[in-house]
Amino acid sequence: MLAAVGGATASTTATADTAHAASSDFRPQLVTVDTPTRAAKAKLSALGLDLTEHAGHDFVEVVLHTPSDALALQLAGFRWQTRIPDLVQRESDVNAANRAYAAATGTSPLPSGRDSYRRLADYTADLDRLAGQHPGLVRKFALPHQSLEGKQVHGVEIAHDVRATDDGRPVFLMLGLHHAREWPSGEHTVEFAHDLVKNYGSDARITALLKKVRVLVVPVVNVDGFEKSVNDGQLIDLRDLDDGGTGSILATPGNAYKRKNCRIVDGQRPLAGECALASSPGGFGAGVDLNRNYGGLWGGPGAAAEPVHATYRGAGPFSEPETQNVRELVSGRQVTGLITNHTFSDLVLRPNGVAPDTVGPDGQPVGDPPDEPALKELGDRMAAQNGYTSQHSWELYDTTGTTEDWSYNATGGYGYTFEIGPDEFHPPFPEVVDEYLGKGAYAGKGNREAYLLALESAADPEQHAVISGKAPAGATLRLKKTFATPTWSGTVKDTLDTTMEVGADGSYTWHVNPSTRPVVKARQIEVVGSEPLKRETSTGTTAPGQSTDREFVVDRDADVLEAALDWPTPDDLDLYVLRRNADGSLTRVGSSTGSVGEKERVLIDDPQQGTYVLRVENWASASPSWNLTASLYESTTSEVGGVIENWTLSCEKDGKVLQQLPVVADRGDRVKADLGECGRKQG
Ligand code: 0X9
Ligand code: ZN
Repeated sequence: MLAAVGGATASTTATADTAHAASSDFRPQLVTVDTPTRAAKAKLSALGLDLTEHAGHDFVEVVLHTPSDALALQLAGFRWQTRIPDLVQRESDVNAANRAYAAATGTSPLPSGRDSYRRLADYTADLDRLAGQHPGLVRKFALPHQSLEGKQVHGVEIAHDVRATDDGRPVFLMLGLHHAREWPSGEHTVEFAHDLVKNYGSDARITALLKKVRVLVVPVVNVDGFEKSVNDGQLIDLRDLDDGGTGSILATPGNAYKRKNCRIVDGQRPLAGECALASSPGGFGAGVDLNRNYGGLWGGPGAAAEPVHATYRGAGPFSEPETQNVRELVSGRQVTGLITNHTFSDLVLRPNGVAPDTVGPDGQPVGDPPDEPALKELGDRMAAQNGYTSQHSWELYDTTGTTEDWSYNATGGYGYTFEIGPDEFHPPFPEVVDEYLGKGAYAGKGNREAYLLALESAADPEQHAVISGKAPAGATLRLKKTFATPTWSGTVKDTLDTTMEVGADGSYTWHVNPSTRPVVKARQIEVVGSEPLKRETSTGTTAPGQSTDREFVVDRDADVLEAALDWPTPDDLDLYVLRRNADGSLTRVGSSTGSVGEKERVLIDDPQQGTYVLRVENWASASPSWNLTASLYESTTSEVGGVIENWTLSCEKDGKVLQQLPVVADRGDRVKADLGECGRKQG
């Protein structure tokens, strides 16, 4: 697809010189920055540039919007290659490709048949049409908060007999366009709605699924931002085409690469027209990064505290109407599965957003989610449908305050981020088609099949809990829970409050999330003994770009090998641990490449006996002397957390609470809760 329109794959190696960086014909561009270590990644993210999620073990892709972005990279000593040398030209080429595709295509193979990107009004029209034409199957709803520019955000609920109030079915939620420029994320979300509606009644699998589970679809979470991005993005070709483009107009993609919402000043709504004009120092635009504004560990690593940054977390957890919308939607329904779509990188990401050894706000390692095996299993199965990579979110880079790091940890409902497509925020439209339906080895699968697997999981009672019993016909049942969700520096109060109605037969079955939140569930952590079984220390000095090796022999049974590196200056040294094999070769068994100034420590569990090489590498520019300590320890495993939480189940008639019960339900449990007293009181 890329080759057809050219440009995107051109790769010039440009270790930029000042003249280049500062030149007046600078074009916004996508570059691949060399980041051989985690320290380099940390250093890069501290520059506050517009990092994309397209990153590997030794590179991160970055959008350079202005000459000063390029200068910042250069002054920090980074090397980079240019991948898309001129994003404005690329935008124009993509638009040309899209026009050609639309002209040549009557009806695309997508469920809706669309052959071009939707604008905001097209999404609204689609939701209206789906609901209008299928009233028994589709219900349109407005989210509770208007956007900062006063727009309503809409979604549809899709289910067999969608208006039934007594069925207690589990809920699956799909979200698109948190990030304005990620157009395919809205397309796939709304196409999935079309797909379900189109195939309900004719496709046995989809029909059966829609009897078991309700589907909520919100294709455009960030309505203000998306409107700006798509309008400006599609304008570029017009300026280009009519030859009316001047150098200065064409030199800016306007808001085509806007990422965030329209919050220009914390706590204030933008003035009319202000958001469109406020394009920040970088073309990623002003605003709050909605995918850093959720409550879960809000304000922690991987989220910026300053508004100028691409990942600005906002003034406080849930400070933005767009995240409040999703919060209230998730808090008011039993959402057992969630996918939030983004672009790009061909990834299926699962919680958590920070690595398990990250010490969290409670002073303990954050650990893996208690549901890691199940989360991984489903993530891997979904990734196998589209050829994406299934991984923890933190393997991409640290994030806090993201959608599913909040929703999963607060509700227990499984949540995933999809990063759609290999290499662009909004590629030529045929790629949207291919990613949805699958192509090549994945033809007939793609994200469509991955989404269906997620839907099946959300419907599967083994993956959530079921509460059932007798209750008076027509009574309202309520499941409620109030708790403090940990942010990085405090807590935010969350209330989950969901209802259903008891059917005419006087019994109910309610598919719900587990009563205990993942974030407070018991987790195992290893506690290392205080006295080492063996310890050796050494010192050395390593010049920039050089490394120094020391040997350490593990000559006894031990639970942990610890290698710790310390030095007096604020420079950056990295530490690697390698094991010497029988043939003399070395295998890397551990590394520590923390941020600049951070001391390095490697822990290796159950180290095999033999000789180890401890390698000190100097990544930064000074030449410090260092202290290296290698120790062997015994350890014990201990449990932290381990709180058990309950739902409060109430039975209400005419707004009066007639009976209340605590209900504890773990994942996979089926719990009986009879509400007989409710009936007697009522009589
Ligand atoms: O950084 C992000 O918000 C996402 N990438 S994007 O380029 N689309 O902006 C990735 C977030 C993944 N992390 C978690 N969900 N924890
Ligand atoms: Zn995104």
